[in-house]
Amino acid sequence: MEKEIISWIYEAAEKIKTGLGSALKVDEKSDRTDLVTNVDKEVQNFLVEKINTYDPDAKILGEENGLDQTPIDEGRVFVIDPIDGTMNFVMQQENFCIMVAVYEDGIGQLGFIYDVMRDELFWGGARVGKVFYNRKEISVPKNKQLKQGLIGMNAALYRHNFHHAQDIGNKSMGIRILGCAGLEFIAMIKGTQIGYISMLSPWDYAAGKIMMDQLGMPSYGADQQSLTFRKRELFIGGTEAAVREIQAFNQENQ
Ligand code: 2AM
Ligand code: CA
Repeated sequence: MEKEIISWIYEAAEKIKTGLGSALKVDEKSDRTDLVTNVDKEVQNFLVEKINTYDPDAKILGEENGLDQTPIDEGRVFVIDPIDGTMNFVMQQENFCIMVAVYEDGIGQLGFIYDVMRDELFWGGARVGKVFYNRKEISVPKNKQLKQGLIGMNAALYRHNFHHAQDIGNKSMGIRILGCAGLEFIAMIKGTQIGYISMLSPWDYAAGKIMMDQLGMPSYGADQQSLTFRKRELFIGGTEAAVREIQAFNQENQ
């Protein structure tokens, strides 16, 4: 299965790069900063077609084209985000990812995050028992505390100190805002960031969570409960030590 998915992702990346070379059709969704392009939609349709041919019984949960309500826990579900970081795609022509995840009855099996312009694929999970950076196996990142590392955040959470995001950031070496959930997950998996706090939809965290699980890095949603895969929700994840500190801080300062 992983071989097929990797080949779809590389093919999708070629479509995205071709799309960058021609005029993008950019539309606003909920507001002027919530964008979708013709390439997001085309690449999602391409991935859907590949999945349907490979496994006609599988269900698909995806950001675009009305696939955003599929339950995670009924049989095999592919979770796809054709372009994660659409704003970066439009404004920077880099710093965006393709993300694919496979869940079976709600249990994460395989996650894939592809940084298209850097040609860096991070993938793995329970089905293969490992996480890879291209062909190289990744080792478990050091279990650093907040004060020992950089932490990724969503700008709105930080600005308003929601869920004590600013206070937590102040305990770290510094915050980073990358504008692409996939890149934040890559940074945690590589060990260059110790955590990530954001408001994410299921396709934003599905692939990254599977790889974090495999590396023993915890993640959870609102009220210190499991992520629901149903809506946009609080996401907190990182090294075991950093996540425990964040949980303790939030409990003490409710
Ligand atoms: P996207 O480009 O696929 O929408 C920072 O903006 C990160 O949050 C990106 O990964 C982006 O993914 C995601 N994001 C932005 N707006 C969002 C929204 N309204 N709901 C969920 N995720 C969002
Ligand atoms: Ca997207």
